[in-house]
Amino acid sequence: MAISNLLFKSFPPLHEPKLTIQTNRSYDYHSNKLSLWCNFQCKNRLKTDNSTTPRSKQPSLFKDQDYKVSWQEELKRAYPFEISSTHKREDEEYLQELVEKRCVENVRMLIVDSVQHAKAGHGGMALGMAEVAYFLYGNAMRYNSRNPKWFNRDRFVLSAGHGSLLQYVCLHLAGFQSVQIEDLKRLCKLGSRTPGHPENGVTEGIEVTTGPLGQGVANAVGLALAEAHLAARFNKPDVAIVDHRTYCIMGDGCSMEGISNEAASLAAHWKLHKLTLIYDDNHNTIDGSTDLTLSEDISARFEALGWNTITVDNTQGNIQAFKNALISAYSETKKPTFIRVKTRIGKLSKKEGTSKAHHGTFDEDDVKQMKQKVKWDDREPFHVIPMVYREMQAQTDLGGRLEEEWHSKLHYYQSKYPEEAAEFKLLLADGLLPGWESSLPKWSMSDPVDATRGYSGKCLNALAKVLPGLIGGSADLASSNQAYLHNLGDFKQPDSPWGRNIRYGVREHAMAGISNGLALHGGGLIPFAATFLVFSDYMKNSIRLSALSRAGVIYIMTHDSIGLGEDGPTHQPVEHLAGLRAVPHLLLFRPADGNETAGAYKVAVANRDVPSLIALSRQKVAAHVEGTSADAVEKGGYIVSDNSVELPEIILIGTGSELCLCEASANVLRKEGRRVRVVSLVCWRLFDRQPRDYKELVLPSNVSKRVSVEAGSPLGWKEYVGDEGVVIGIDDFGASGPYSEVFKKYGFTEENVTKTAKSLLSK
Ligand SMILES: Cc1ncc(C[n+]2csc(CCOP(=O)(O)OP(=O)(O)O)c2C)c(N)n1
Ligand SMILES: [Mg+2]
Repeated sequence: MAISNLLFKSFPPLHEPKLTIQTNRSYDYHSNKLSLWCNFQCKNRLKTDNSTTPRSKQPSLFKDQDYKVSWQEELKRAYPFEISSTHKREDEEYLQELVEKRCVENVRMLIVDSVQHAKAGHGGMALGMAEVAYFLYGNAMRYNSRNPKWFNRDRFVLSAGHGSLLQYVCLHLAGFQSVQIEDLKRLCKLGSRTPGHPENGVTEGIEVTTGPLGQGVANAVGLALAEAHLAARFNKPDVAIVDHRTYCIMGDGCSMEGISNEAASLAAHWKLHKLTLIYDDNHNTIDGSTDLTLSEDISARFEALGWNTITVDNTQGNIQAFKNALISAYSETKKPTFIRVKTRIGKLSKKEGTSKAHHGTFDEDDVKQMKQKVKWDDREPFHVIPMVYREMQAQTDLGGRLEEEWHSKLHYYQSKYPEEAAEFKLLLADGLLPGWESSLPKWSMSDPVDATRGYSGKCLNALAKVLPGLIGGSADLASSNQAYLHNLGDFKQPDSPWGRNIRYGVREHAMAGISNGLALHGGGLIPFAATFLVFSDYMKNSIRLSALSRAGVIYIMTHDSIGLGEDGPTHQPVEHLAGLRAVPHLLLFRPADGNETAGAYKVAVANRDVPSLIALSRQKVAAHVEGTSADAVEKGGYIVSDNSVELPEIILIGTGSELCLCEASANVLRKEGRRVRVVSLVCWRLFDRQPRDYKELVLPSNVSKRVSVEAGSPLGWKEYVGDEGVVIGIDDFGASGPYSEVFKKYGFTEENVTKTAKSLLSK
């Protein structure tokens, strides 16, 4: 079916996913690769299905005799006692255990060398969690370092982002081109591919940007949600094309942050059983032992939230317990899994087990002793035992084969389910069906008035019909925000995981963090997240991260000023527009009517690597203010009306619900013979980016009499009205009362705008 035929088609679930999940697992000691695989099974499985291919049935690397001998020599040097007898030297299972141990020591040495070289970085957590990260990259996770963006890869999030070095070392050993030894040497240096905290825009292999603690947990929930949703929409009883797991490492700090609890609560509620959260319980944060600040049982908390919880007492002596925990996670079919691993921060160092190990370099003596402890003392910094690369890259080879398998599945899928395949491919491209913009509604002056939140609801629903990736929800204000996709169901497991409305409950912060995960999953989802503008404060760090990590989330923020009326100052945003406009890259729109709202959506949807925030009114405004234009919104600012032949005497600049006050005032002034221009400054950032000539055309520098009208903080407006201009804004918290009275109290009336303009004109 041609893609164009999909236009205006609604996208109900393409099939009723009645799947049972079977988990198969085994541990192949010969290759020492965990053989784990989950596959979808259905009563009517077809013979063509190859989704059950085990994740590893790898030939043992020891079959290569030279390889084995090289390891035996290395192990003799490192553990002469353990490997003294011929019998032990030949026991491949035993050898493999020692190989793993040695690989982890190599990881630790690279961490120490990098911190020492950079004179910066966070070595503590990285040293403590070396076994876990090595095992995840070396055995458990499915990825292809030669194609880091392979769609069906497992996703990994380091919520404890300060431990970035641990991830960089693993990426390097696993063969990701983005992290070479030279990059490790440039840790935290300006312009390096190894910045202080992981950034998805900088280093391939990093899925999301983390650092503000707790955010990564919400991102991981978003990634797992994306997988569960897409799997339900596209997988068929005979073939699964969306089938990956999501792993996340968090620390004590993440566990303390509220966002992780909000997100964890949702993960359990949504039954995201392919999500595994690994808690680095090292009992320390920066200021000292967690005894200072923490007395709850974190595992019990996660259990109460509905997680499968497992405690691993000692990963450092024996990784087997961690492997068993992963096996338990894979066999869980309803709950996400929380694995608490007890580790020692700063393992090997004199500072081990104390908060002093959190960050910073080690003194020379400490480095010497660490190297002696692991028989590394005569090796050059940044040494990698060649066989360590081979061990790690066996996982990438496996990933490469899995990717090939996935492509053949996709091929089969395409031939059997062409319609769904077209939709899936569209999503993987970017989710934008050619001509999608034309679905946006248009309004005329005779259309009934509504709040801009109402126009927004209509835009959103029109877009949902042509954008298969549009998905999202509100933090318990769906009807108030008018952010609900009608007839497209609620995401719910197991009933309706294909549903495209997400019920976040009253969890704004997690909503935004989860939306970042949805946006960065790579599955073509276009997430929207809605609440009252005043609560953007609760989400602020996630919004900032949307911008930093290029997550094209659309924030729908209604009740955008004191114009919301009765709820009063606690609910009336004042400083929010100014604060959010200051977030780099974020596109903040404050549309004045239906058409500008449609224009804002057009830009927001088209820009998939930039977040947008659409501020919308609760109070009614005209459906079409004469002179506004959906298309002009992409310029950020434009002339709405002007009665002057050449230059106006005065310019009235408005946004959102106050644009009509400017228009009304302009009409009064024009009747009195004044030459007045009205400008809509619907998106400052886009206007600022216009060529100088265009800006000069809209706001000519020799028209110095200017009035801005916006029911928000005056901060920033001087740039547009100039020294002689007047800003009508609000520098207080607002007041409870009917909207028209509140507006009047603060001077947002046509009369006050006219009075202000006249006084300026008389100067
Ligand atoms: C939201 C947030 N607050 C504060 C910080 C600063 N910070 C970075 S690491 C850290 C301590 C975290 O402790 P933990 O997660 O236990 O990490 P560990 O010290 O064990 O490596 C703090 C407070 C931050 N990155 N994010
Ligand atoms: Mg800690």
